[in-house]
Amino acid sequence: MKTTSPLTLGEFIIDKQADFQYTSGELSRLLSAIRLAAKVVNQEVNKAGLVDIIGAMGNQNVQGEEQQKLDVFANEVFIAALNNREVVCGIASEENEDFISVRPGENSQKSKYVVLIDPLDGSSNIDVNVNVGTIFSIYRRISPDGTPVQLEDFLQPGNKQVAAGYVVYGSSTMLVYTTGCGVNGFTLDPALGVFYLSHPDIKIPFKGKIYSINEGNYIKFPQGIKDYIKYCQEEKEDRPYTSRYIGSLVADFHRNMLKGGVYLYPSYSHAPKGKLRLLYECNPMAFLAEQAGGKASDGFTRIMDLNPTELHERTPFVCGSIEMVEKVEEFMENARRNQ
Ligand code: AHM
Ligand code: MG
Repeated sequence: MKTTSPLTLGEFIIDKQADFQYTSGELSRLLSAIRLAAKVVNQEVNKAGLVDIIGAMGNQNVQGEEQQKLDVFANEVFIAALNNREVVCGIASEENEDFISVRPGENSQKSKYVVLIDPLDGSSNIDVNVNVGTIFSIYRRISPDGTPVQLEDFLQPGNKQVAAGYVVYGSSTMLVYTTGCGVNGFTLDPALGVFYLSHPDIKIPFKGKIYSINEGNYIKFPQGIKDYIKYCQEEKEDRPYTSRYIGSLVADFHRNMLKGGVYLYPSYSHAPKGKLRLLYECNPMAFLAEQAGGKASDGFTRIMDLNPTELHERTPFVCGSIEMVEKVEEFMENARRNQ
């Protein structure tokens, strides 16, 4: 029988504060704001299936307005949580064309952090009751404290991230994050509204048997990716591998991290940089993957070494178990040589 009660996310953040290089408590407050927003979004995501029923009962909002789209709602919740608590000096979101500059209140400390966020990734999956997620990435600003944030504060390579994480809203809701000292996962107890440490020090298996890619795009993929898919399907040694693709990055990544596997969103003929966004989708996942002992690449180069030039830029993305990511890179390199 267990005698100790599990650690909550709030306790864990405070415990870990001392390990962190800059111990002003600011990063802890920032992570707490994200934790709070995640709970609010979780509440709403889990009601999504009831929207029509509640609407039919006449319970829509007083102005009779149409139900707000959940990705817009999630965006507003995260921005409000970060803004109102004055824990960041700037926010960039998938939902907003430009970054937001947060002005500190008169008596509050000037924050040195910027957050980049995809508030509700995979939101097209909500209507069919499939997992969605929030992804976030945190940097220290590089422009001087106390001045308005600049684009350059957001356009930093992933290797400069101080923290990153995701929330997966699903059969159970989890928050998984890293501050560069490993990866820890917390599961929400919906009755109490508390995240408990459920997955301490997560490690991605060195090698896995799952590959995750939208194979519907097969004929448009680069030759190296086509060759890798054929390799996965070959009957040899421990292959064929299993194909699993939810179409929700957070959920596909989460499963592969726990079980071992590789997630691929490559370039294709009419999208030379693929689909996923470098700054708030790929970099945070790459940081988590590396911290869990895995790897993330664009097929040739480490994701976290790419130098961004635009807020919403895209990159091909291969991420997961080291052995599998390196195999993809090998196929990409061979195809390039044989071109
Ligand atoms: P979104 O930010 O518009 O939700 O798109 C990102 C999502 C990822 O979660 C997912 O892995 C990918 O798009 C799926 O794309 P596709 O349907 O092309 O396979
Ligand atoms: Mg997205």
